Amino acid sequence: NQGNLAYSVGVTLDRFIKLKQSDFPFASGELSQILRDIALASKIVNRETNRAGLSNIGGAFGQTNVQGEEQQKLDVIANIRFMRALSKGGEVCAIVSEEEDCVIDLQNNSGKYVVAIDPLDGSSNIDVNISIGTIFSIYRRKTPVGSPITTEDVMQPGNQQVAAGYVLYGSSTMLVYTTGFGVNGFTYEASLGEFFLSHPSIKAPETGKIYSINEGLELEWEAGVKSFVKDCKEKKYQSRYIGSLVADFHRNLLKGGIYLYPATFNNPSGKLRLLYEANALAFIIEQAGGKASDGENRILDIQPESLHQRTPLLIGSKHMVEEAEELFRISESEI
Ligand code: P6P
Repeated sequence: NQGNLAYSVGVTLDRFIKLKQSDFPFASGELSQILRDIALASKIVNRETNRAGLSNIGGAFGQTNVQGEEQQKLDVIANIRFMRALSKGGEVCAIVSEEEDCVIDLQNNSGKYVVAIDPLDGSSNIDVNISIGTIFSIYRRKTPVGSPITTEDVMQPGNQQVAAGYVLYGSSTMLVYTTGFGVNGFTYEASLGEFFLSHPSIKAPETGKIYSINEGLELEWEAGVKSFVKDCKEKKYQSRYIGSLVADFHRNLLKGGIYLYPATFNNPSGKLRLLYEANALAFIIEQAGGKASDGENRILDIQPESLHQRTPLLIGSKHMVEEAEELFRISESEI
């Protein structure tokens, strides 16, 4: 089938997008254009990330973002690059970015799509050369093209995504995305400036032996989390926590495992953001046969109330997420 053909001839991302465009008779190339725009920006961010140490653009930029976190120069550069690429591509009318306090209205009266993006997640890892990532979601706008952007356009539940993906700037740079027809991974060949299909039809193992959680917060965990992590230790699972969401997610997607960033007493809604972190990864993991919840509810069904709202996140192999949810339920019932 097309997947095998693509794999056998070392197909580029561009060629794959064209091959798969028939999945979207109604999108007539607009969605493909957005994916190309994102891939282009990621190539530029990849180059700048790789040079960060050399051209001394690492380290703080002296400003803070809406999260109150010190903004790394690469954060700012990545945000500018993705905004510029999406704006020039002409298909997007509004952007929600981790780096922007409010919605960016591109004043594009023909743009049918909205993008939610974390341009460079895990940026505190840049200075110590740990993998970082870009996370993005693509929605169709709800209100008529050309009319003013409304919250109805930008605060859509994750189940409305038409595409989602991430770029992992790691030992190699990969782009992994879904348009609702499975998950495919592309590895960047910098000497050619191309992404090549390297992981066709990614499937998340139904279970695994890896759990990812920041154990430093153990004293703040609720009983259900404590009980699940204790269960993992009794089963001699491996603890793997990089502290960079995209890197932890990607390893668990390929090898099987679960990533948890639960609610804690200090952060009752967890730390991760719904619109531009959890939703995209939830779409991908479900397309790969896995699961994503806030411990109780399916991430993709959560109706956003604010742009930067946080959500607890359990994501990864289906059976592991279900085990965790079950232990959360039992602990809840024992209170
Ligand atoms: P903690 C990075 O800041 C991030 O948003 C994710 O990439 C990462 O998984 C998480 O926060 C790490 O948070 O509290 O464990 O340092």
